[in-house]
Amino acid sequence: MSGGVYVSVCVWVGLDTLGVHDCVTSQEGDMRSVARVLCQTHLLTSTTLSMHTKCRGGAYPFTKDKVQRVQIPDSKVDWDVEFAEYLPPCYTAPHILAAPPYADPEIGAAGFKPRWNALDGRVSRCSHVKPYDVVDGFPRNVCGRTGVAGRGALGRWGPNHAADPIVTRWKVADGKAVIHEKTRKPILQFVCIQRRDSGHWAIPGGMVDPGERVTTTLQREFLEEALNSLEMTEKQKEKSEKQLKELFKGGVEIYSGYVDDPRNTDNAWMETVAFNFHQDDLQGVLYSMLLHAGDDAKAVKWQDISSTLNLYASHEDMIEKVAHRHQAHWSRNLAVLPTCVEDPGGPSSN
Ligand code: RP5
Repeated sequence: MSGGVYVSVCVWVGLDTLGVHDCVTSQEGDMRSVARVLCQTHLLTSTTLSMHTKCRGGAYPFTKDKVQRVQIPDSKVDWDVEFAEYLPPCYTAPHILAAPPYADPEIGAAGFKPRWNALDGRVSRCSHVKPYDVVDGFPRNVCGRTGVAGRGALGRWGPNHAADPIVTRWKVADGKAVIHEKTRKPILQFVCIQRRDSGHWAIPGGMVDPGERVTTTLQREFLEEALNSLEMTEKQKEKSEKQLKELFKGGVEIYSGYVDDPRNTDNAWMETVAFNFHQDDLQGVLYSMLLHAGDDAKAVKWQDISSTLNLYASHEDMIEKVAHRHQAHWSRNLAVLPTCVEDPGGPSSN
């Protein structure tokens, strides 16, 4: 694994069943209680935290204000460790203070009474990781200190929920799977976008809208960022949705939990649910579909998967899990193995 590890082992899978993700969306009273129970179950089985690194040190990213984060040694990231002189600057970006529809009001604003660690109307303020502390009215980052307070460039106080579709196929040449010369394993490719805000390459994920099912977010974000559906006619969009329908029915949850996102602060942080949508069949849509960057993506490509990737936030960790799931090539740090005969049936997924 590169960087921090936020392990998730899911006890329930099934895109259309109620799960912790539906804690984001379900509004019916009875659904809420089921979601809460599942949320608890999930917490028991899902997450091991290690230290965040990409949201520490330097200037707060992607804004003009250049607010400097307080430096925090690894030993003082944990809130339970005494750090008496810790006095982080409080920063919320002007575009968030301008109150776009997706952003919360300031803490203490008239009428803003968030229900922490719970489903708050249509907004989930429930963490995938663990119940978070609320100190003097402010939720505390579940992974510890970041060197800056406030919301930075994030809209919500506490967890900001995203969904990440990891769409994969095999690398193929002349109708055959390409095998890595050192590991002798087939090479997997995923749809990778270049983010407009930072220029980093990333999984084409996005925020879960209030009341939205994660399954919907996953497909919507893929269509918007990797196929530019926002600039399609209704007819073109319908066609793409139809082509991808089967693929998006068969997703497997890879990860749910904290994201080591450079935008995280002491009081606002990213969490995600990542699903893998994979196709083996060379006649399938993923082997012919044209990619076209749109929305928050300025470029899109099929990226070969290997341990040398340098992706946004903790996306490498999620991609590594996908590589292992398919027994695909990952690490380059191996001696050359003796040549072996390629299985004529090509690689298969689990
Ligand atoms: C990351 O930010 C998530 O993993 C997801 O990929 C992304 C969502 O934020 P936006 O792309 O909508 O800014 O933390």
